[in-house]
Amino acid sequence: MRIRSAIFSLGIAAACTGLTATTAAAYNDSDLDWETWARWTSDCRNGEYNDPCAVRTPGELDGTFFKHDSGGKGIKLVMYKGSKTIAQVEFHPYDEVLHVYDGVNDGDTVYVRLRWNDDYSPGDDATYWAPGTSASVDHHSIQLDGDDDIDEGNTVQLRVYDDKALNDPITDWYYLKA
Ligand SMILES: [Ca+2]
Ligand SMILES: [Ca+2]
Ligand SMILES: [Ca+2]
Ligand SMILES: [Ca+2]
Repeated sequence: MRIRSAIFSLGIAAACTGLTATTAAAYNDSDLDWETWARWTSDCRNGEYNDPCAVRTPGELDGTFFKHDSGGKGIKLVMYKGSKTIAQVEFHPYDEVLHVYDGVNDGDTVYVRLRWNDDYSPGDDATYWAPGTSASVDHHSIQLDGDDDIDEGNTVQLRVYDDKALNDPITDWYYLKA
């Protein structure tokens, strides 16, 4: 459920030759709304009374509890189409975990692109999404620290797209901290 730029370019080549008979479904941007909750995880109290990092909202697909992590900045993003919650995205600085949810069986989904830097090397870039199964809510959690070497304190840029080819962004970039 992730692509790197090398694989991604193969995807473009396939599309240009017309091999992709099934055109990816697309949302109309004007139909979509979203809310975000960003939290500095230095402030998180791990579930103690009045923990500012326990984020609940009526339209959510899952409750969100950010754990304490010094210097981290996490985000919860819930995306709506009318009364339906079509997607939810969470970046958790503690252990560097990304969660992507698809909340509607509508033949469509969203793609979450992350960019980050390892020390002073060029920025890394990967895209993640939830599988589109018949389940009412699909969930993909990704251990970024293990898989992708996002180091403690690195800036992580997150943006949500409508398409796997990353031509149709829905949101702006969000700037987070691992
Ligand atoms: Ca961290
Ligand atoms: Ca969907
Ligand atoms: Ca589904
Ligand atoms: Ca889409």
